[in-house]
Amino acid sequence: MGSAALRYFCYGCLFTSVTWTLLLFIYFNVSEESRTFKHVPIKGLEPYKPFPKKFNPRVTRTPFKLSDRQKNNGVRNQFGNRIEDLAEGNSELLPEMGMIFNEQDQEVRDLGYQKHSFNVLISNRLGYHRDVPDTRDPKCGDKFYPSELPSASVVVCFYNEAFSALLRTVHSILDRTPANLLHEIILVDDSSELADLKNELDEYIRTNLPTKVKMIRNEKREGLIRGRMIGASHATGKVLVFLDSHCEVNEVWLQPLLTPIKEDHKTVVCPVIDIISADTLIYSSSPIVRGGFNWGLHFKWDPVPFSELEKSEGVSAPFKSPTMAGGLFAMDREYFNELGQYDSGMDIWGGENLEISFRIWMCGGKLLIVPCSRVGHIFRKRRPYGSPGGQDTMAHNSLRLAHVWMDEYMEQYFAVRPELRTKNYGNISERLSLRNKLNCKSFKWYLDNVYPEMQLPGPNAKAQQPVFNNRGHKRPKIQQRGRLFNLQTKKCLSAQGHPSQKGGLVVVKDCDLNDPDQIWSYNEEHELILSNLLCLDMSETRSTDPPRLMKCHGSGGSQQWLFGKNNRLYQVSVGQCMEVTDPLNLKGYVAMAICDGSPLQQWRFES
Ligand SMILES: *[C@@H]1O[C@H](CO)[C@@H](O)[C@H](O)[C@H]1NC(C)=O
Ligand SMILES: [Mn+2]
Repeated sequence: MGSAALRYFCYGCLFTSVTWTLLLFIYFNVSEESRTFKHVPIKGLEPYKPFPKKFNPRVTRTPFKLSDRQKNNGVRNQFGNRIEDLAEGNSELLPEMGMIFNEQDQEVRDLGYQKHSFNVLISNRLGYHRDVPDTRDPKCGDKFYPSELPSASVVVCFYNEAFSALLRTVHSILDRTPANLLHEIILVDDSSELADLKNELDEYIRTNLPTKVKMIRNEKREGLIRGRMIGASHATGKVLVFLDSHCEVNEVWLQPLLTPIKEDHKTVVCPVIDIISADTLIYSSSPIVRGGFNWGLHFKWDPVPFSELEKSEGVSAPFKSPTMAGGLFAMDREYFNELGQYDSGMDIWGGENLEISFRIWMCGGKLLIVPCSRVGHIFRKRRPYGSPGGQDTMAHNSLRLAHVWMDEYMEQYFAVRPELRTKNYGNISERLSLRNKLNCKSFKWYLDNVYPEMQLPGPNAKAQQPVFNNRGHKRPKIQQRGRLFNLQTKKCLSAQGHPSQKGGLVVVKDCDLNDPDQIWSYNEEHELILSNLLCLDMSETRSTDPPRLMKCHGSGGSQQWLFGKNNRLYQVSVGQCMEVTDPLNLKGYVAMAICDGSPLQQWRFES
């Protein structure tokens, strides 16, 4: 009797574990599958978030050179202590700029990540001027722009921005914009708390910048939306250009934006937002995509339908975009006012980009992306600040825009966010009368004519149009293959367990020439791959964790390794060097540490 019960109990356990195994197997296979991109819009990317993984460009491979001006301008050199050292020879890759040589470097990096969510150590060492790779299509170089173009007021709102990133934004504009087209740069300090953004910044502007750079200080925190309206109200140029405070504009960026506005003042234009890595500050080209959204009212990037691309000019001609990402765009100043600026009832951040996009299209304007205009933007992994009261401003703002602009399609939003159906969204009567006054079309018109790709849930979903697919996803070339030999211990870096074990540690072991599990490949993306299986990876958040073997993700950062001077093996996103922790310990543990050049930190790649 008892043994029968036990047997059934065991069958039960067996059944459960088999079911779970099956479920997990299916789950992992399906989630892997769903990453392959097949003519289906990419899900859920909010504005300011990096591109979908499949669009993630490879890092530009041209070595970054520091010009003389940059060397002299390695400003705030209390931190950039080794900049000359690094610039020597002019051939080293930019990521070495992140190497941590002492406690002070470590602090600048760690505090910088906390406050700004990007590598401030590298940002400071870069200084305020640098060359960026020209990422435009070669056809853009052949274009001629009218010599008579409207002048621009560039509005840059900032809140607790890193000093060096803000000034690189300003200097890149001054360095790469024809003076006659740049009417002014208006900086709007949204009541920042960081001390260096006050007197020190005023002093810098007074002594180093032309008078066309103006500073406006908000008494209290207004947020990005009202901040931009305040900046615009002080502007006197013909065209408003809004930029984030951590951007770098590229060559000939402004002329291609101003030209379509000159032709038709109801045209609103966005540059292509190139990617500045938050970990390395490497500037790289981003793919040609356009703005969309989902029914949760989150912005997303979509592939461009072939029908939108000009046949003769391909990807160098402006094309229509249903929405904008929000941070970077240009618009006739009078048209901005005519069209009702922004909804001043919206708070801090979120939703305003969709609101202005809908308004532009529905009220007689158009929104274009201009591929010949490129502006780099630091894509942070998270927003380093919240709203003052900690409210969900995105939901509040989206609710307002849904009630004003979306007509019966508001139901689609509530289907995704049922809890918001009864939530208070303030007084929208002014925005409703604006919609009335401007004689705007319906949201259905917008969907039918501007964003027919938008899917309504249900059986009548439309078929997708063919799309322009411009991702060049190649396997990175292997540059070197061999063993990783530690000079002090004379041992080789290997997996602690089996090299196929994800999350496994690496340790130094006695070198064995015949052991294929000690063979590393080093490729052009600076990945270190053990026996063709997994990548050497470093946690980006906890640099005290030892390096591990992880699935290769191909987007740099935590899996980028460089061989520096004095046989250093340097990890790019952590900024530290790999060392054997205790040469006498037989376990052979390794860890990341401040780069002090000791023999325990010296590695040789032996082919
Ligand atoms: C909403 O605002 C308008 C004008 O901005 C005002 O006339 C109206 O009374 C307000 N409604 C409520 C309910 O407060
Ligand atoms: Mn931004």
